Amino acid sequence: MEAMKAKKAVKATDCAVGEMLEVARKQGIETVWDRYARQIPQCGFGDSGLCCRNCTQGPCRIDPFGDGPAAGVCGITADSMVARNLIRAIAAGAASHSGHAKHLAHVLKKVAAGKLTDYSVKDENKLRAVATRLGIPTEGKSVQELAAAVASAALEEFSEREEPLAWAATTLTSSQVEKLGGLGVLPAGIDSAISEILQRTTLGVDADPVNLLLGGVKGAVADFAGCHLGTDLADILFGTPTPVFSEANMGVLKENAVNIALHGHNPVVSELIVVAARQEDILAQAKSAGAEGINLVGICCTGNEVLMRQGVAPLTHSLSQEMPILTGALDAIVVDYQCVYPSLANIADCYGTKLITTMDIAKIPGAVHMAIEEERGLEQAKEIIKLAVERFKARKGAPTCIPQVKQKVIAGFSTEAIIGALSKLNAADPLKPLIDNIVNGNIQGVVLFAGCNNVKVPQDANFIAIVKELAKRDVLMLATGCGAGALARHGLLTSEATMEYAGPGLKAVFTAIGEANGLGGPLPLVLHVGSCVDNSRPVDIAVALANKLGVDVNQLPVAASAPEFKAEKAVAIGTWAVTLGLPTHLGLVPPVLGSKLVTRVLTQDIKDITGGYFLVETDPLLAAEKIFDALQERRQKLNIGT
Ligand code: MSK
Repeated sequence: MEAMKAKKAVKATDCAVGEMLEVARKQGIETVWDRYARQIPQCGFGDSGLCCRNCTQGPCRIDPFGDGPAAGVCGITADSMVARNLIRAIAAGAASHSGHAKHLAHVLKKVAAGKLTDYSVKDENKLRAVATRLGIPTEGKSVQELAAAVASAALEEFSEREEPLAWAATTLTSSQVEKLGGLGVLPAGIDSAISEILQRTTLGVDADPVNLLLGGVKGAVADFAGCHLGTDLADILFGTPTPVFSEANMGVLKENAVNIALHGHNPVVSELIVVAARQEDILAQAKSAGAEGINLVGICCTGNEVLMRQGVAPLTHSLSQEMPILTGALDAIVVDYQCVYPSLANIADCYGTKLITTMDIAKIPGAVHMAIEEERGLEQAKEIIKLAVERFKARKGAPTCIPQVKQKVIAGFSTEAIIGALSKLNAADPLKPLIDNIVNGNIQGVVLFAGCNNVKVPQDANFIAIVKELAKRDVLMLATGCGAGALARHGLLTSEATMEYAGPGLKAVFTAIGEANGLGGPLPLVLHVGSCVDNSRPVDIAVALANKLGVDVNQLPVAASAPEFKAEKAVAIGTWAVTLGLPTHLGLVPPVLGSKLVTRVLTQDIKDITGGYFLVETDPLLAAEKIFDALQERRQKLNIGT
């Protein structure tokens, strides 16, 4: 009990966040943790999935203990209510990821038509590889022609096609595609799968909980396709990431520079701000204002995108996004969409930081809104930087309070970069060294860390504890999103962390790869593979491994973990991870306990269908144990040693 109380008292394990919380306390600034405290106790019906607001006869609540109502006004049961609520979250997550991808597809289409001067195809090889995978003939085709064909194939994914989604059918193993088709969960369109969930969860449509969950699986497959599309198109437009060195945490702010944070998810705006910030005329403006330069930094997944491709330092992530404003040194926060707290506006107002929204679907009262038109994107990026320079002028000479906390980071491990690194050990067969080391036990398995920070968990604590525990046990780890950010801010994306925490097998393998690639040390303890949509990258590797070994993904010693998830997008990702056959750990209890049936399907029954399942464990050390056991179970079934 004492340990539990102590755990509850800790808000964040990141000492930079701790310093800023003290500033917030002294200055009376309300933060996400204060607002959470005011919500306690939170609604138990909502927490267990037993609250329905899908029609105006409600809100209806079902008593999970059997002492009150056993059904909603329309007669909906607890099982169906929980299932409906869950799959609506999947639909929302899929809409977010795929909306991001659709935006990129429109940009690529305009690039192909020669309508944009500020964007271009940066990675022709990726464009040709994606076209080939989609079955688009590439021979003799110009970049413009191929870009047009890929953009049009991408946009076709959103409505209802004659055939299953190309970004699922061409990226998964043939047996996965067959299985999903057999279950009737291979969608014909991303938007149609999302709208189908909305339809079937309205009053009086689907009342069968298992059927509803299958609808959710279909939505999750649509989400996977949307994520993969987002990754492919971002690589084509902005370049496929390669390993890059940077730094992370609030110590990257510079008192005498114009500090601009890039926040949200989509690199469409932030990439142009990077271009603008490096141009002589803009640098001259900053210098004439008395600044030593322009310092771009990242928050959340836009931060991950510009870290991976441009080396922009990640400042902080998700839960602690309000904190950097309290340093007094942040001149502007430029946001696109998703995971941006509306509370930023009030805090930015207190400190004079410019909060600039750039998307018409994502405005925040109190922010400066500058809707970005790609046709004049660079010009607008420069206008945004000018606003930040003005704010710098106003604060110049005023005291700042920048925590002197930062860590080295190695990021940029796209699928292509990982295969490239392995090819230095075996050019003819790059997957062989990985397979050999999994078989000989140097690597016990592979775990992908994804998802957010959640105010209900001391920030980063679960990520750190699980990673350190699995590292000791020779598990190869990858990370995306705010999870990757958590590990970056704690120094776990470094060669030094490998030397300190990796078990002997993992250390030997990472040292050999690091040396062969001239990294100056082993690979970092955890490989940063990108933003939320980039969870598709590890699937590509798993699919390639499965195809090479002639097994399916659900037989590989591969698992996923979202130890501090919060967003609906994470629910969608977790569901497709299970659908694609991965044991998937959740570090918080999802709102499904109101239905024994739904809970059982998600944690047990689905294993017989897809091979994947949810593993819920809130204690990080026990979670590490259970994830490791799941890897061992698969090793034993494949008859490889431990
Ligand atoms: S930003 S979805 S809080 S990972 Fe991708 Fe972080 Fe989760 Fe947003």
